[in-house]
Amino acid sequence: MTKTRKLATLLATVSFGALVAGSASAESLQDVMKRRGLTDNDVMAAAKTYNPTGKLDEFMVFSSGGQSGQVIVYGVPSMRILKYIGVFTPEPWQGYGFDDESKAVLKQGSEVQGRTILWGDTHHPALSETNGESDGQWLFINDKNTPRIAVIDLRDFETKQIVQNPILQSEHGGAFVSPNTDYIVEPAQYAAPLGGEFAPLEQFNEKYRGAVTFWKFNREHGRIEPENSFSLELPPYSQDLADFGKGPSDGWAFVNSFCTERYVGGIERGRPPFEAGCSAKDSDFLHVINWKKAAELVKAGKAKKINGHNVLPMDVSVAEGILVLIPEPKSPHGADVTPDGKFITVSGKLDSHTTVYSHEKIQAAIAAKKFSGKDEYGIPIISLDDAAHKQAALGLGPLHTQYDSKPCVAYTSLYVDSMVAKWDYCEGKVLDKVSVHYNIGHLMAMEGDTSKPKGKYLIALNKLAIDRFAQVGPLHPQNHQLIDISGDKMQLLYDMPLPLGEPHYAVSIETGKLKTNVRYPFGTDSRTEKKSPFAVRPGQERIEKKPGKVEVFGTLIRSHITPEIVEANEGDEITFHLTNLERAQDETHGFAVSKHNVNLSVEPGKTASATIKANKAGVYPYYCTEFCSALHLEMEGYLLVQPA
Ligand code: CUK
Ligand code: CUA
Repeated sequence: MTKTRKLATLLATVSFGALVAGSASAESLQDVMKRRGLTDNDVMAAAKTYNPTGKLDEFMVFSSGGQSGQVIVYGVPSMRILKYIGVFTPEPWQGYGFDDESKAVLKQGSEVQGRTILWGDTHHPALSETNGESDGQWLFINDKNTPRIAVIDLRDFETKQIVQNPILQSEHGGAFVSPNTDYIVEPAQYAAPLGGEFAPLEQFNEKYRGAVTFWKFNREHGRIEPENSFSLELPPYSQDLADFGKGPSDGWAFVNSFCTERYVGGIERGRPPFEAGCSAKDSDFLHVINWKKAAELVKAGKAKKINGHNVLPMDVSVAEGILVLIPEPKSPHGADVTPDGKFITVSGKLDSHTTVYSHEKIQAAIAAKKFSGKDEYGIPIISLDDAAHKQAALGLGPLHTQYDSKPCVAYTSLYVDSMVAKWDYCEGKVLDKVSVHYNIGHLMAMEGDTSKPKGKYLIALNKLAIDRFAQVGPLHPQNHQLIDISGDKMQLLYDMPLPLGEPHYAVSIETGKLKTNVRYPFGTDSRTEKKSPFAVRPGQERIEKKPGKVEVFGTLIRSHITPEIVEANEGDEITFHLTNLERAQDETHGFAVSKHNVNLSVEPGKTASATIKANKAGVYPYYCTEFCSALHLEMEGYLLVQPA
């Protein structure tokens, strides 16, 4: 035992003795540091992240929940998890997928070709913006596996709408929003015939297609309007991440792609000669799209309909000059527009160079029709030289880029190196690097994808945790690492395990921008945000019976469920409509019926419904599932189902 450790052990024993004796701990900060083996740097990191009770976080993060199909919400700098939001997957605590109102939302997305899909592969959340700045009103998130976009209202953090993509079989690079959130982008991933028809692989070049969908968002109603949305047909490359231009590049969108070799099942469908594989060529293509003009062309009737959805054919896009390609580093991943909208940063997983494209140069080439050629689908190509501002060697496996509040400062994740590079994208030079643990995918700076990044903190979203946390079996949590970026040198502050799925990307916002409700107006159906037709005031509770049907109009308030007895006959369908009459903050009541698949979360003011089939005679207690008062356990009643 070293001298220090002996001392620490002695000190720990002494203070434990003091605690047992009933006095306050006599340990000094130095003592605790010694006992826990903490350095000055560690204590500084702790002081920068620790929130004493009652202190709130400066930023809120919305992270993809990966395969859980949910969203994870946490605070920065404390990294405390605040909420899971059920999106593509039922989430019983919130009653999501268990009450009739949320079942209707989930059903919009889960009923697919007669199958019920109860999970999602969420990748990219996006916060709504006004003039390129996060406004804290809505959150959008995509599902890569079953192409869908969900709309979450940030007044109550509930999922309100899910739209299924009518033409794609697979997607990845959404959701990202235009600077005023009039459109949400969703690019395809793996090429397939648009609209879901079958075509053999021999017809890959002719029938298989990529695409990018622009979903029209109605800000007034807070809903996507599928009928006013449209897509551009694209070549059968694997489209990947996208971003909207802003400022000078507003009106344009940038979508990268990989596997332009069109390698499928051992055969390249592109023009030979290639070596085998998706990375045989030295470059893939950045798609540059004039989406504002595309929207006008759709209005002018230039789109064709696939499954009732507007699709601009490639020949129209080419003829109208709204689609060009630019070579980009091999196997690219992130496409990230700078806060001033002048540049687009693209990194390739298999190229150590990160390329900074100049919007001005791209526009000059388009205006002068200065093209180096066309791809096999007739789309004009601008040479890299005519489009690139800088190329920078940042390290191995560069993926995604985020921006600082300081001009020209960017952060790029280095997957292979397990590092973050801080660099100057105006000059193309590295400023600092920090190791992360391990294999970072996305990274996220505070509002770092908007036109007004806030700096201060960066989060590394690491794919592997390996030895960072106590072992919980072969499936490890992922590791979100908080990094202080306020100084010249980055400082690693905190490791947070994320145990719900693979959180590919996250977005953040100043907490003060959120305008959340503490209660609903009396009798609100939270999913439609309208007054529920089933809401009742105290004293008006009733049970309505029709043949085969029992409808309960009830209320919840400490410490009663009214009515306390519901009688039905075997075979009846029973619907409970329950309104929480509480006005107090945080007085949520739950509602569960024994041996039935029901759990409601009824927050103050909300009306929620549960429909069950009384298929077996018996006595079924129902009760509140939130410990709401000293008489919580007494908040119960009986469903009596008489034999038929
Ligand atoms: S992500 Cu979806 S594969 Cu780099 Cu945007 Cu993880
Ligand atoms: Cu209401 Cu427990």
